Amino acid sequence: MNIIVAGGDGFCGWPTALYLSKQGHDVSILDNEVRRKIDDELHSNSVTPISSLEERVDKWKELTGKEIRTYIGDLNHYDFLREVLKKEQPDAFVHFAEQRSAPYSMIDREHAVYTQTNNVVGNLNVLYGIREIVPDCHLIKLGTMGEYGTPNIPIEEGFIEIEHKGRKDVLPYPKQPGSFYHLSKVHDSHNIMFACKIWGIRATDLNQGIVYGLETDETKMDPLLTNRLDYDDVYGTALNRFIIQSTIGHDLTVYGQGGQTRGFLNIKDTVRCIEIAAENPADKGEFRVFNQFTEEFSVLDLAKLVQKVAKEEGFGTDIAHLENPRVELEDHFFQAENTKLKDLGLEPHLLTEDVVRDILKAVVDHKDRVIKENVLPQVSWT
Ligand code: NAD
Ligand code: USQ
Repeated sequence: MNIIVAGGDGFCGWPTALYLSKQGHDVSILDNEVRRKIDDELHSNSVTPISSLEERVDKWKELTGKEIRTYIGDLNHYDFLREVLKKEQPDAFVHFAEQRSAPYSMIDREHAVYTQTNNVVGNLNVLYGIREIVPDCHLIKLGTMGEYGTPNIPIEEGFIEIEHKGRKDVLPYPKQPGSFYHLSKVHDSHNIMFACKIWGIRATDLNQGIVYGLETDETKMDPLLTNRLDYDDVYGTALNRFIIQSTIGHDLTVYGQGGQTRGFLNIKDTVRCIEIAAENPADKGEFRVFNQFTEEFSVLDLAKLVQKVAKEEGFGTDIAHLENPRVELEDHFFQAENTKLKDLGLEPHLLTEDVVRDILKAVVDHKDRVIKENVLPQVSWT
């Protein structure tokens, strides 16, 4: 298949582009490299040193003989997007290319507006581009489990059957997102569902949980292929952040009680989920939702797991309960369905102590790159 990976220079997109290329797909990357510029804005960095996109794809070609074409540009520039779609005529468009940090979206008005404009308008352009240039192309869109929030009932995969005043219907599952970023994903989902209905577009919305890890078999092939790994308070996510904190002797930064429970998955499963979605496309006009995570953990349980493994590796670390900078429940019910991807063949890489140990060993050589001022939370929701 011809597959465009938009956001293919990012944490999830880069290993996905390599994996799809290795599987024999004809892959191109579209990215405006804004994530690298945001590192400069935040005076931050990836804990792993990352090479330029050009160096990355050149090395991949040298090692495998496979070409990944690159298009540097912004989804918000519709003329650019049209040209890429015309040239590539993709069978699938994998859309990772959004501003994905909840804290970044909560910094101030400008960052909230940027996040929602970048994400919602970019996605709308993708929908129009598919309609205009490649109406049969399958949109594989990264959504987030956080679209659902933490309701006091089990979370279904996109839709729920409701009986009301003696009548029944299957309706979109209620959304209660917890940041302007997570809200942008809800707006995207609505726009995609509507476009599928009116134009007959085929789309899969992947409500992904929090991704941990950094390496896949492909990114490990050469240091120039190394994936980025965020640890700062704005882009670093739970688990990856805790592991990196443990290597520099920092207390593990649990916000509040740490009862916040979320869906998680290994980056190795992210790349496989995209392959599964691509190889089993949605029907014409179908808006499909898969919950893309493999296990549920509370933040405190993850901190305890990291503390144990880190201690065994010679890194003693404490767990701190910091005042929570976010507005969210710290003690709540959480139980979400995740059967659809498994039914299509996903075999999860589950989180074990050895998996934590492997991630720790992969980052420990780079721990001197951590900018310590960027570890504690600085963005408040209120
Ligand atoms: P990332 O920030 O590392 O990568 C996103 C990439 O998209 C970057 O390379 C950036 O330069 C590019 N980009 C952003 N806006 C663009 C635009 N307008 N035009 C072109 N390129 C643009 O993020 P990630 O962690 O790889 O996440 C990828 C996607 O997966 C996001 O949509 C995110 O919401 C979703 N997701 C991520 C996680 C996670 O834990 N990382 C979990 C659930 C969902
Ligand atoms: N948390 C801590 N300590 C930390 C960091 C986070 O206790 O040092 C807590 C947060 O308060 C929150 C939970 O851990 O309750 C998750 O926070 P996170 O920063 O790991 O993840 P989140 O902000 O939800 O966002 C990340 C990605 C986003 C993706 C989302 C999936 O950045 O792109 O959409 O995970 S989900 O959470 O399922 O919506």
